[in-house]
Amino acid sequence: MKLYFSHASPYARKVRMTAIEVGLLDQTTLEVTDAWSATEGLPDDNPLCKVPTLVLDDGTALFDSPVICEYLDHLGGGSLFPPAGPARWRALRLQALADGLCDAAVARRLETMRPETLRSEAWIARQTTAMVRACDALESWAGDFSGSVTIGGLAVATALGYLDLRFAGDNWRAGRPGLAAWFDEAAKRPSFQTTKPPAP
Ligand SMILES: N[C@@H](CCC(=O)N[C@@H](CS)C(=O)NCC(=O)O)C(=O)O
Repeated sequence: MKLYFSHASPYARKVRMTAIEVGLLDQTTLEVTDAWSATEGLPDDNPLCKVPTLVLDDGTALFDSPVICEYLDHLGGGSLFPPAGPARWRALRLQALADGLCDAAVARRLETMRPETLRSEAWIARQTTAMVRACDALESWAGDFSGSVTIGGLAVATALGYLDLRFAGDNWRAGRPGLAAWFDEAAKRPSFQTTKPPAP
C-alpha cells in the first residue's frame, strides 16, 4: 500500500496513527506529497488531489481519511471502529467533530494566507467561532471519550495537535481543563509521538 501524506496534515496524521495502532505501518509506503503543487501521482490517483490518499496493491485509491482509517482498522483487525450500536455512533460523531474542527482551522489558515486585499475577516471570524464551539463541545464531552481508544479519540488528538502547530496563540487549553488533561495522556501514545510534524 502507498500513502500520500504531508507531515502537517491532521487528517493524514490520523491515518498514520491508525496504521501504527493496528500494526500496519510496515506494510505502508509513505510518500510525502504537497497536495497544492502535485501535478502527477496524487491527482492521478485521487481526482480531488488531497492528502491523505491510500493506494491499495490492486491500484484502488481510497480517500478521505475516515474511509482510509476504517479500511486500515478492518485490515489490521483493530477495534478503533466499534460495531454498529451506540458506541459506534459516538466514535463516528466524535471523529466528525474533530475533523470538522480541522476543516475550520485549515480554512481559517488558508484565508489568513491570502493577500490582505482579498482576505475576508468575516470568513476568518466564522471559522474561528466554529473552532471555539468545537473545542467547547469537546471539553463537555471529554469525560465520555476518555475510556477506550477509538477513531474519535485519535481524531481529537490530531485536531488538537494541529491547533498547537498552527494556532498556538489561541490557547485552546484555557478554560478547558478536562480536555487538556485528556490530551496530555493521549499525547503520550507512541502513535502520536512518532507522527509529530516538524516544527514550522
Ligand atoms: N476530508 C478530507 C480532508 C483532506 C484535506 O483537506 N487535506 C488537505 C491537506 S490538510 C489537502 O490535501 N488540501 C488540498 C486541497 O484542498 O486542494 C479528509 O478527511 O481526508
